[in-house]
Amino acid sequence: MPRTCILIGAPIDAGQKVPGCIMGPAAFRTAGLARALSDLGHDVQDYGDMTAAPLREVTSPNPAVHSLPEIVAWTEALAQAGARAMQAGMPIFLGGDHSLSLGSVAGVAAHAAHAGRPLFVLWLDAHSDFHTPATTQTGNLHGTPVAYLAGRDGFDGFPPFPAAVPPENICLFGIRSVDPEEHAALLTHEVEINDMRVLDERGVVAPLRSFLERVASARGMLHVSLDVDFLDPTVAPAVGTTVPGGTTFREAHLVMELLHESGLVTSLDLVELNPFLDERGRTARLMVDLVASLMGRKVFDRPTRSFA
Ligand code: B3U
Ligand code: MN
Ligand code: MN
Repeated sequence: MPRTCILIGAPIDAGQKVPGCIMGPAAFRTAGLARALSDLGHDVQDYGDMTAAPLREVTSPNPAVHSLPEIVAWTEALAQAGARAMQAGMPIFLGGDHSLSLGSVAGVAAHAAHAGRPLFVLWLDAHSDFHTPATTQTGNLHGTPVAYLAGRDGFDGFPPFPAAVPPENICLFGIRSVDPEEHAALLTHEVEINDMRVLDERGVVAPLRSFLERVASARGMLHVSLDVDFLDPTVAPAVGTTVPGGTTFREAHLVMELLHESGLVTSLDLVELNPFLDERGRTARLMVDLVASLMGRKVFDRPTRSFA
């Protein structure tokens, strides 16, 4: 089914300390994202790159936290842009580091609440991103978006999250780096955790299908947040926080193909691409190819399983 894909560039890199993510939106465009989508029959509208809202003075009780006013300003702007884009089609947010999702998911959640539909979130990442600004040791706010969308406390200065996503509607997939504070908090929240231990044993198909079946039976909307470090660094080197032992090229495509077959995905983040660390554009191109699989590119077109 042809979709209206809305590209929203968010050159945000203050959520961590390695310079380069600011070039992410340009790299996705250079790698041919719009063309890949239009070749699949989708309508593509590129809204260009956003800027943050005006900076306000906000401070954190945690002295490690840096760039708080910038991230709050991006969150405000992205939440607005995201909610508006949801009315026009399927937003694809081009990061930028993962602090982008503080705003993108806030916008998507506001839209879902307005539409009276439950929101589910699939987090494809090496990290659980379940810190709050109060618990982060690095002070990097790209490690906090899952806590924000789950409605955890500790986000003083941020806009209140519009409609917290119930923890059981959140699925962390591919994680292999969890800090002690995140671990403790995850033990008291019913987030679905498919860490690499689970994926090694069960593969990607069964755990993903069971989550997608839950989304379908709840008639939910599904936001997918794809962090480059979900992939193994040998296939996707262009990321500031590489963690060995990630998903393979083929597993990642299979995840995308299953998502396509489900017909459930309503919004997407592409985050943490650092083109400065790439090797002749290979990570950017892989990310574009993964989006193509998510949006319907197939090796061979055979009848598909339905989740309706
Ligand atoms: N949990 C660590 C590391 C990290 C989180 N997200 C990324 N890295 N990309 C932190 O800084 O909070
Ligand atoms: Mn992340
Ligand atoms: Mn990560």
